[in-house]
Order: sequence, then structure tokens, then C-alpha cells
Amino acid sequence: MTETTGISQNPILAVIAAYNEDRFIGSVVLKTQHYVDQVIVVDDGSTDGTAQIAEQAGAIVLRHDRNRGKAQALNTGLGHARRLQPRAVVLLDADGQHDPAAIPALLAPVCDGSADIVVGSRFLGVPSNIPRWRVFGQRALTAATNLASGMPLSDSQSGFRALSPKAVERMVFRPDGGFSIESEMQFLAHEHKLVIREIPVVVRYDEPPKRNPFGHGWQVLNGIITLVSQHRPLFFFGVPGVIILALGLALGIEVVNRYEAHAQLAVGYALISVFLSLVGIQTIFTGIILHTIRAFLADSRASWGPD
Ligand SMILES: Nc1nc2c(ncn2[C@@H]2O[C@H](COP(=O)(O)OP(=O)(O)OP(=O)(O)O)[C@@H](O)[C@H]2O)c(=O)[nH]1
Ligand SMILES: [Mg+2]
Repeated sequence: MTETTGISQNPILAVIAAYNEDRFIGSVVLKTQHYVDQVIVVDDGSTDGTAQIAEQAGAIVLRHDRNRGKAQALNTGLGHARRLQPRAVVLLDADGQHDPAAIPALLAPVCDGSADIVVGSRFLGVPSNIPRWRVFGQRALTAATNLASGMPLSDSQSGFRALSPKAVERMVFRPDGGFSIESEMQFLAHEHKLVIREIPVVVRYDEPPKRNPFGHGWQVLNGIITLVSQHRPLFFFGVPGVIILALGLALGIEVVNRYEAHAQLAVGYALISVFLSLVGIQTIFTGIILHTIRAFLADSRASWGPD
């Protein structure tokens, strides 16, 4: 038994980040409790009755004094979960879009040790009532995350997931990560060589979107760009560097061809060619240096940190 909760050792936990979800949180907690040992709700500075209702429904409620965003809410929730040494953690949304009845299927690969992260995918052949334009946005963000992280999934933006203890240990998000945390998980999984599997889930889209979807999409995309610059600097700097260098060299070849044809040096083109080539080389080297520093830091962390 763990002293803090009175629940059996290595419990299965659910962590739910909630912001002003008093219409749904009660039923989400009650339904989720059927499938896990304990539900943890992180109330992120809600101004409605979210915290009280979640507590009455039987959840452990952790409260932020003000709205800090989903990334910090999940850091708080997973931090608490870690102290309870769970054998698995389920993440789901507080607004009733995820069906808790899918939790056993989501947990199965984690509990049998075949996956560290199981993602409930909306795009594996089981249709949900998702508006088409939202599917387009979700697929675009998935394509960007897959390309940037180097780890392909059919649905990178699903918040319905199960995590193994190893994944729970590794999932510490950038505090300003906001709604790009699902993408960040993909980067962290790639970096820490975690095994990800997907299973099909059905989600409900009965309500209109709560936030401007374009603003939301832009925020996630911005997050992905920051993530790729931090997690994969060689890719982030190397690809544009090679393109700029190739442009510079192509222009250089053109300058040489013109000189051979007209015995006259195209000074302007020659200067642009040299400039582009230098910028390209500089950018590639920036990527190589940052990549090397990152690898060095990762090595020293690995030799000092847990496994
Ligand atoms: N901690 C925290 N959680 C939030 C915040 N905004 C939303 N959430 C929670 O994050 C989950 C997903 O947020 P939603 O607003 O439903 O995002 P979505 O599902 O992509 O968009 P919708 O289709 O509009 O529902 C829900 O459980 C929300 O309560 C926030 O500012 N902080
Ligand atoms: Mg939602």
C-alpha cells in the first residue's frame, strides 16, 4: 500500500488536465474510475466548479492557482503520478471526447510490456464524427510532427494515450509547450527510444470547437518548429543549409559558364554565389555543432541518470 493514497502498490492511474470543464468532468471521472485505480485531475486555474466536481466524483485534484497551460498541467499530474510508482498511466481529455471504455484496450500493450506509449488514433479505419476541416488540420499537424520527429504515427495529436513507467519517467514537457505536448511526446519517444503503438479509438465531436482552430493549429505548428530546433538541430539547420549551399553552388556554376561563354565575370552573381555558399556552410556547421553538443549532453545524462 502507498502511504499517500491507500491504494495498492504500482497502481494504474489516469491523469486528466482540465480547464473549465464542469459540464463534463464529473462523468469523465466516474466512468474512468471503472478502469483505473485512481484518477488524478489537474485543475488548471479553472474559474468554474471543475475542481469541486472532480473531487466529489472521487478524483485526486491538484490545483494550479492560475491557468498555466496543458503542458504544465500534465507535468504537475505526471509528477504526482511518478511518486505513486504506477504500472501504467492513462491520459485523456476532460471534455468527454474520449470514451473511457477504450482504456483497457489502450492499456493492454503497456501492461504486457510490448509498448511504452499507446496512442488512441482517430485515423485507423474506425470513423468518428470529426468535421472534415478538422481532419485536414489534424492530418497536417501529424504530417509535420512525423517529418520533424522522425517517428511516424497516424494521429500525432490524440490526447488519449497510455504510458508505461519508463515513458512516465521520460515525459517531462517544456513548460510553454501548451497544446504541442502530443507532438513533444513523439520527439521524446524518438529521443529515448520508446516503443510507440497505436490502436483505433472513436472520439466524439458533438460540441463546436472551444478555441479558434486556426490559432490553435498555428500554436501547435510553432511548438513543432521549436521542438525540431531543440531536439533535432542537425535536421533543423542541415536541411536549409544544404539547400542554400546548393543554390550558391548552382549560381557559381552559372557564373563560370557565363565567363567561359562571354569572357566576362558576372560580378553580382559571383558575390551572391559566394555569400549563399558561405551561409549554407555556416548553417550546416551550426547544425553539426549543436547536434554534437546535444549528443554529448545526452551521453553524460545517460551515464549519471536512471537507465
Ligand atoms: N491544463 C489545461 N488543460 C486545458 C487547457 N485548455 C484545455 N485543456 C484541457 O485539455 C484537453 C483538451 O482540450 P480541448 O480544448 O478539448 O482541445 P481539443 O480537444 O483539441 O479541441 P476541441 O475539439 O475544441 O475539444 C481538455 O481536457 C481540456 O480541459 C488549459 O489551458 N490548461
Ligand atoms: Mg476536446
